[in-house]
Amino acid sequence: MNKISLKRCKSNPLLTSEDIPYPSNQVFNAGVTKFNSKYIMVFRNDYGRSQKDFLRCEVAGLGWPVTKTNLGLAFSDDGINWSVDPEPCFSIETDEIQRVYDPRLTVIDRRCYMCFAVDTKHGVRGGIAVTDDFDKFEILHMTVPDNRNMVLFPEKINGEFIRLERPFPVYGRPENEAFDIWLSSSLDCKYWGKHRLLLGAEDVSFSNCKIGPAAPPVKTEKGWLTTIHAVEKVDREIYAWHRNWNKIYYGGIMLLDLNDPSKIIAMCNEPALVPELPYEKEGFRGEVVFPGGMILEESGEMKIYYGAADTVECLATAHVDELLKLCENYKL
Ligand code: BMA
Repeated sequence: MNKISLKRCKSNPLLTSEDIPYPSNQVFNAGVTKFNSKYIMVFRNDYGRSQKDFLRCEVAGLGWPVTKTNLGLAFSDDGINWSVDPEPCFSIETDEIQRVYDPRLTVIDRRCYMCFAVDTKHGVRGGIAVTDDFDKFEILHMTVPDNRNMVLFPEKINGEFIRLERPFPVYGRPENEAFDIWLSSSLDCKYWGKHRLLLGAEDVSFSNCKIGPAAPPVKTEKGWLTTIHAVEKVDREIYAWHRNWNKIYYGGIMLLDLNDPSKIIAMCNEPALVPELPYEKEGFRGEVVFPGGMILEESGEMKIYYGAADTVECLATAHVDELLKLCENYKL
């Protein structure tokens, strides 16, 4: 495969567990946006088990060590140097809900919406909350299981909120976890409908497994530039803190119609982001890159924030025109 690579930020990783002033083992899969002229990051913070705990449990023949997750908050003036708030900003733990993770941020009409995944005793659900200050969050919606990787478009289209999502139909499409990307609409962000298939896993040439949304879409002159994550299962064991890890996660890009985002205009048929650096290849799960936030600067620079190896948070950049050209090379 002729792999295209985005330019990695020299300060990578931008955020690691060492930067976190409360218990932390892995900091990754963050949502990032610009809000009230600051860069804001809400990151996934996994804690309560280190690489040593995995080894200890494996040697003792125990199962996986218990993981806990909360969402942390960080601010930045330049998108590169981050200050982390002293306390996590969001978590839900009840008898039913085990944890909230993989936040995605989208500013719509000057309010910040956060999509997230929720592990519950009865399956994985997608949640949407809204906040004005990252202190108080109002939960607007929770899907039925199993669904996750939801992202919102940054403006209403024809009067409707639009989201991308990735249900996992384990009976309907069990073959190698062939899970697809769907699109839904809502008038109030609480009640969702008009569910449509956007992209089937079989249509992504660099995936032989599941795909899903990644960072929320960004508006460009040519269409909505949209990242996806795409998984390739391989016949070798990949470096990880646990056994039997054999999935490579790539970042892909596609372009959706501005007025009707259920139409794919073009898609790059090679991954735009491929795990290749040590911090992307080694960690809790090696060879995982997972974009979660994308910011288009006035200069035309696109900042793509991504979790690497499920362990640290990183940044890669490209000019928006290069990304559009990559898409246009492969019109559907
Ligand atoms: C998915 C999610 C992501 C994670 C990825 C790779 O199923 O759990 O949060 O980054 O696996 O481990």
